[in-house]
Amino acid sequence: MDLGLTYERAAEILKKHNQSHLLSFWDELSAGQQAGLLGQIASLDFAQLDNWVKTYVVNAGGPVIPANFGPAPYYPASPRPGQEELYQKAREKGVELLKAGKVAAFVVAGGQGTRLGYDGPKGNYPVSPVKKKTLFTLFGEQILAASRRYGRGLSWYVMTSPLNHEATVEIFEKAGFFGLGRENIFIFQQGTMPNFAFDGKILMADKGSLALSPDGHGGSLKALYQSGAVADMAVKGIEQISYFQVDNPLINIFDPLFIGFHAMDGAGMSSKALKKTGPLEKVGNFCLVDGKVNVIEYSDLPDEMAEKTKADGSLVFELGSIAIHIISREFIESLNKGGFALPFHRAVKKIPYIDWAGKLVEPKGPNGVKLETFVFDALNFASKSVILETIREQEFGPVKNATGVDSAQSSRVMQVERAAGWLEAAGVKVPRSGAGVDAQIEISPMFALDKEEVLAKRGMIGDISARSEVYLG
Ligand code: UD2
Repeated sequence: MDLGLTYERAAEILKKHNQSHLLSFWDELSAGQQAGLLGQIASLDFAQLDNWVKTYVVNAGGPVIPANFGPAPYYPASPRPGQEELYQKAREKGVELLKAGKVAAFVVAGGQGTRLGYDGPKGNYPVSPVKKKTLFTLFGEQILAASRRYGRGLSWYVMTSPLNHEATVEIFEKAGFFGLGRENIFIFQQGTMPNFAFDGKILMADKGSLALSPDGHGGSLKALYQSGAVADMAVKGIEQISYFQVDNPLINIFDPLFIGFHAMDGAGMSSKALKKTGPLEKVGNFCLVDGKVNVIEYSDLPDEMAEKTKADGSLVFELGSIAIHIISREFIESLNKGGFALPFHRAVKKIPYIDWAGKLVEPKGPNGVKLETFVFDALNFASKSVILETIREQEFGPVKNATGVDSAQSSRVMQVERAAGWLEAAGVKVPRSGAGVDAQIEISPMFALDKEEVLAKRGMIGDISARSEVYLG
């Protein structure tokens, strides 16, 4: 809170920026509420505010798709003939960095999770098929198992938002920081942006506070720096950050191959990609614009381009972004020192607010604008950027919706399928019926991080009978 901002000064600044209404209920507020409101006003970026209103709120500005672009080059999931040695080298480089403690995990968990309809931090949602472990528990176990594998306490950075920060900290405390050691966990909050009415006025959530929402996952690149997380990494000798979203229990947090390619190519920010299920799948598209990797959101890529095919029938824009990145600490430092700003994306939403009479309004239709930045827009600032293809069944089974596609149910099926595949590769017979695996199988990251580890522990695995529940922990 800026203790220097007085009512008079705030009134003066707000008048200049056409936001005087924010003080309409001043006289009705307690001293504490008044201080809170002044603090929120002080945290607004008045140097940018009028420009944001003009560009993104009153007008529907935002990132425009470039005039010329093509598909981005990538490393396929398995080496092409002749690339075996290169892949081997990359893997070794990744292992070397992990053993040296130079890689940290970073989950973005500041989102609202509205689609899931779960009241609480999404990371606390139970997702595993047998033990019903939460997303945070699965990530924690994976980081602990990797710490043991590489002989170092690997660090975990967690980004929350004002919507869920306290609840998230409480979950980590109750879980004993998942056995990782308090010193290896760094939880910090992302920034917020005010919500606007279509005329550019900032909406108020109640008489003493503005309607604010998290500034998007792109805000993580600023928050990592401003929270001191990047400085903490520098002290710990961490050079690379493995970025992932809170909703994906299949994430392979420390993939030596991915880390190795990124580091060997001296990239600032790299990405994993999937072959899309179809031209219009709702994921960003990897493109090359003026020699730079960019992601163009599915909603911005014209259908006729999305549907374009190559001679062999495959899609020209075949690679989808699944929000898995390796980001160099140095890249984040240089972005922040250069006063960087990512473009805003404008979302028209239903935003509850109080009207001129101080009455709470729950709008029936969209009544305002929220502004967010997207992390993948930073790719454009990286002088080098690597894309590595990954396999959906191995690494992408997000929990986004209450039912149907990308739901807890579909993710559980994928978790069981992946576990079954790892077991079968080790020669274990898995019961299957027409509908898929005919058992509930869960392999804890503490038992095995990959199929090679399952094979190494083959002797510890018994038979799996149909319709049974099997937990390897
Ligand atoms: C994102 C990508 C999409 C694809 C997909 C893969 C965008 C616009 N689209 O879609 O291309 O890669 O993920 O799963 O990104 N978050 C924050 N703070 C915020 C907003 C979000 O931490 O202010 C976190 C959130 O907690 C979650 C992640 O970012 O972990 C993704 O957010 P989302 O659910 O809004 O992204 P989605 O599914 O629309």
